[in-house]
Parts: sequence; C-alpha cells; structure tokens
Amino acid sequence: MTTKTFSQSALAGTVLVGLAVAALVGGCMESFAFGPGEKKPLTKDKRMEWWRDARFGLFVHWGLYAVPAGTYKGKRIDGIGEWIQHRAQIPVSEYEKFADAFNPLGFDADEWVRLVKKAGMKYIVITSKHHDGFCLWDSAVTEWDIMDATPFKRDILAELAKACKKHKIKLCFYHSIMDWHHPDAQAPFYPNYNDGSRSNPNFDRYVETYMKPQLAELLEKYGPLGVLWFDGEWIKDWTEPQGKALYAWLREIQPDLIINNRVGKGRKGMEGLNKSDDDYAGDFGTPEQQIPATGLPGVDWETCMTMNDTWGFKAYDDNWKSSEDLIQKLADIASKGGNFLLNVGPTPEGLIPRPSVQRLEAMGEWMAVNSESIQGTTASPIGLPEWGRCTAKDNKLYLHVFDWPSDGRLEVELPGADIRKAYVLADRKKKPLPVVCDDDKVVVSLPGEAPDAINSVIVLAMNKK
Ligand code: JFZ
Repeated sequence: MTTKTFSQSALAGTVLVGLAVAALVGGCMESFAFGPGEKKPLTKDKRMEWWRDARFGLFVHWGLYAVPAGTYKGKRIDGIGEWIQHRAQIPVSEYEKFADAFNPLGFDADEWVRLVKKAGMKYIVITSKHHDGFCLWDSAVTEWDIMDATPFKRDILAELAKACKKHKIKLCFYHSIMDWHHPDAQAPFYPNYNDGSRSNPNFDRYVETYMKPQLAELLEKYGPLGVLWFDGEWIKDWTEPQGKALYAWLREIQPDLIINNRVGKGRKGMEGLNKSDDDYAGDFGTPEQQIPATGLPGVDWETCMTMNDTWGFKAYDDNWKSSEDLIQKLADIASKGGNFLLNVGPTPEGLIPRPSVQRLEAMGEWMAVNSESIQGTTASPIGLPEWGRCTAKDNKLYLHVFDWPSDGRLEVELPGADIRKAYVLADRKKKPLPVVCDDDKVVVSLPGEAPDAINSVIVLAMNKK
C-alpha cells in the first residue's frame, strides 16, 4: 500500500482532553423526510443503541486471496495478504484462476457463528467484496462471484445470514468501493491497481449499474443488516458528495442501517472531530490497528485490528498477539467508549486458523465471567488508572485490574464517592470487599491473589443519587 493518502500522524496527533462520557455521544436528532402514515425515523441514539452496547465484534476478511495465502509464483509477497493482486502485480486474467481453486468445503457458517457467540461478540463484519472485486454471494449483476466463478457454488453470505439469524448475531458487510476487477473501476490501472492519481471516465457507470445494484442486493436479500462497512474510498473517482448521496440512498432502503465513515472522505479515523454530523458521511470512526490514547469524545468509534499482521489469510504469518494482550485491549477500548472489531482470515478450506480460534476461545472464557463489565458499558469516568482500566454502567463502576497490587490496596480516585458495595465480578456470591473512603479516593482491600491473571474485574456499586 504505497499510494494511500490517509494521514496516520493526524490521527496520532489529535490531543484530546478528558474522556468520552456517554452524554457526549449522540443527542442528535435526524430529519429524514417521511410522509403521512410512514414510521417516524429513529433518532441516531436509538439507531446506534445495539452497536454501542455490543462493544465486541468479529471482522472476517475472506476471499480468493486466501488461495495464494501470501505466496505468488514461489515468492513470498510482502504486506497484507488481501493486497496480493496489487503487491505482486497479478493481471486480472491470472488472478481469476484463483477462483477455480476456491472450494472451501470445510466452511460451516453455524460453527463460525457459534464461535462468535462463545467469544462474547455480538456482530460479524464479513467482506462481501474486497478490493479484488470478488463477491462472496450470488450476485445477479456479475459472474465474478462464488456461484459462477468457483467450484464451490454455495452462497456464503446466505449461509451466514441464516446462521446469524438463528443465533441472534448481527450480520454486517465490509464492501470495497475500489474494485480492481471491474473495467469501469480500477481494473485498467494494472499493474498499479491502487493508483490514486488515476481516474476512470466510466466510473459513474460502475457506481450506478454495478455497485449500487449490488448494495441493494445485499440489503434486500441478506438484510436487514447491522452495518455496511465501506472501504477503498480513497480512489480519485470517489468524492465526499458521492459518499453522502450513497449514505442517504442506503438509509432509504434500510432506515436503521449503520454505516461507517469510510463511505465518504470527510472524516477518517480520528480526524475531523470538530465537524458536526451534518458535515460528513457516516456514523462512526474507524481507527485501524490502533487504539486512540484517550478515546474520541463525542464520536462513535470502532478499532479494527488483526490478531497477526494480515487481514486476509497468509499461511506463514505467525506473529500472533497473545490472548492476554487481546483481552486487555478489549477492556482498554471499552474504557475509552469504543468498539473492538477483531479480525480473522479464514483459510481456502473455509476454516478459521487454529491460533485465531484459540484466542477467541480464551477471550470467550474471560467474557463468560466478565461480559457484564464490557457490554452496555460507557467510557471510564476516572480516566486511565495505573492499575488497569475502568468502565461504567448504571450505578456501577467496573474496575479492570491488570496489575494486582501486591499490598492488596486498590486505590481509586473518586472524590465524594458514595459506595454501597465492592465485590469481585467473578465471585457468584458477591462477597463484599472492605472499602475505605476518604475525601478524594476510595481504597478497596483485595484478596491476596488475583482471581484472573490477565484482568480481574472489581465492581464498585454506588448508592443511587
Ligand atoms: C483497508 C484495506 O485496504 C485493507 O485491505 C483492510 O481491508 C483494512 C481493514 O482496510 O486498509 C486501510 C484503510 C484505511 C486506513 C488504513 C488502511 N486508514 O484510514 O488508516
């Protein structure tokens, strides 16, 4: 990825004072036109409610790039796996041959969704179409899809939609605006498919007769969807007004749909915090491979992250983050008021790689005991304490203790706190822990040993004001 223009430094340089508090988010009414007898549109708060409560979802990058799995003509290709067509400069006609080899007989939608549930996640965002243009569903407007181009001939998105419905998991699609396969989009730019300086005179035809009909298919055949997660918006032919128009058009089809910021170009990641909702397209920011230092007050956001160094499967990438790290990252993100979209890159056989499954299971074990301290919570009202992180819900604070104090004294800076009770969340009996309050802090006496070596959650229940 050489020619992309988004600025990481602008993201890192955003200095934010204080933490996002629930009250800062939302409050903005929407005014979509509605006629007599039509249902009143949801407020943004109502529309975002399930997503804000969820806090944790699975990102799935799956497509033909899983076949080469990072190697082309015997050479290991640097960079993220799903970019191999661009990175190895593979002509479209050559890349198409991977479709003949895509036959993921091990794919079991129900098993994937059960794993998602077990991990404590509430939604799945899967690549309906990545930059290579290949479609994981039975699209009426192209043969560059799973039904027409592969021996597999099973509609992957339909199978996932069914399993998600059964297990009450929200189904969401990642959809690339950039398309390296379509002649009216970036295909003619070979060998630099991502050439941000070039324009295709027929791009409007691609948008009107291909991309939009495909999005309508996705919403009508596989919906209602949770989120449409756009990407590849940096191409020269895509503009902010087009992003806004697409946003409005999609919400006409499904009024409660949530759409990420990459539908337009107005506000990426953490930039543009001073812009109001009317100034940019999209409902939430998408910091990538990073967690904003102090959250993004006033903005909904979701950190997307890989478990190793690639989104799409690479057979030899074994630079895995530890389960411990991922469990703490989840608490870190929740404590800053964000969501965690954690990625897996399934194999060409249709399997989620074993190391990813192990990590999701470890997170699930932690969530089975502690999900109350993640789901439905809002950002920490006490900043970033030395010993770990903090989340809040109703009249409770959840203290996520990463570093168990050796002297058994957990200090919490909480001026004027009116504590009813403190207990270990993992303790079914909720045995009260001794608490001493002075003017500006609360000291909880902890048991000698941490109940969880990675993140032990202590609940501070306050008296209702
Ligand atoms: C994009 C894709 O190119 C990539 O293949 C993957 O799907 C990822 C989730 O998204 O890459 C991006 C997009 C945006 C930024 C960085 C990489 N960004 O805003 O910093």
